[in-house]
Amino acid sequence: SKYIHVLSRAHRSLDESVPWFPRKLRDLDQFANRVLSYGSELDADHPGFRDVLYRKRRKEFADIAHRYRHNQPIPRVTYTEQEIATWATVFRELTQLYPAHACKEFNNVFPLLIDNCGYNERNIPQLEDVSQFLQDCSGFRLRPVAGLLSSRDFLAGLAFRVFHSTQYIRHHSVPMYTPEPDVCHELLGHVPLFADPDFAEFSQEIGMASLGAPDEYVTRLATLYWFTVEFGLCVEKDERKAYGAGLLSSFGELQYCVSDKPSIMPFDPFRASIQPYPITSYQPTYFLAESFKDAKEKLRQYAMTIPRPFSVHYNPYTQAIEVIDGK
Ligand code: NLE
Ligand code: FE2
Repeated sequence: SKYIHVLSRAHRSLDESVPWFPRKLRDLDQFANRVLSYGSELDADHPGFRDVLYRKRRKEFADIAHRYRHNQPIPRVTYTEQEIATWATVFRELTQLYPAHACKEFNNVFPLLIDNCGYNERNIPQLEDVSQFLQDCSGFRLRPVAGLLSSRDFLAGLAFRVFHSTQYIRHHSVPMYTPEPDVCHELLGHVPLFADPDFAEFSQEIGMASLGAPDEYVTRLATLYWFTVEFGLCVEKDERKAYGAGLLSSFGELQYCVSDKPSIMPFDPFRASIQPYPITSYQPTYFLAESFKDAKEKLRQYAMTIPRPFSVHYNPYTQAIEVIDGK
């Protein structure tokens, strides 16, 4: 059934049930069967919609992810020349912008990815190698995903320090910006920061706050995720730097976000969690954090306002969420 009782028998109220959530790392296997869209099913306005080869390729990637189970190595992929050429364009353009516009945590990790994970213009790194590297740095790991997950499922992965990652690449006609995640977005945008301990903790806390939370709060946490992990800016010596993955993987938006065009607000989770946003164009508004530590503190205060009759704790030894009655 959709609901499980996580409260002890002693708990007073009978009708207090909460939405299902994974309790063990291997419970994430259950997400594989409920992606909202699958591989080759592209919308009519997708740049790859009319490209039969591209759709066939997307189906291959979706099948890999669909078959994937916990603890298996992520299957290696041989990318085509055309795919590598797309990666090369994105990689070349972005690496020129990072020194000036990416946050320092990002720039600290990037050389390690070049040395350890095969990041370079001529090679699309393998998810398995990157996942092993992240596990060494912060305990984060990657899991291939066949399509879009619900916000609830996607955020639940973060509670276990699991990041659901695509493995296909954007269509070769749109290297500068794509609305949907692809391997450029995951590897160049997300991965470097998941290696940073403070950022990893921040991400896990968003995930833990979402477990068993009411639907409207999951929506707000997904919005918070959007304005931080995806499109967050932070201050460094009075300068605006990008730490959001959607900025760090789009050479169009990375230049735009540090220009005077967008409007900038100080990061406040109560405000950011209700801010509407477009998903297929550059963001009109960004939130500026003082640091990951500060953002984490503010997020904790926000999380405490989420109505939930229990709290959760992640036990890394058993890779399980422990549910504690009461706040
Ligand atoms: N717009 C980003 C890019 O072009 O890499 C992807 C954002 C995914 C949420
Ligand atoms: Fe993303």
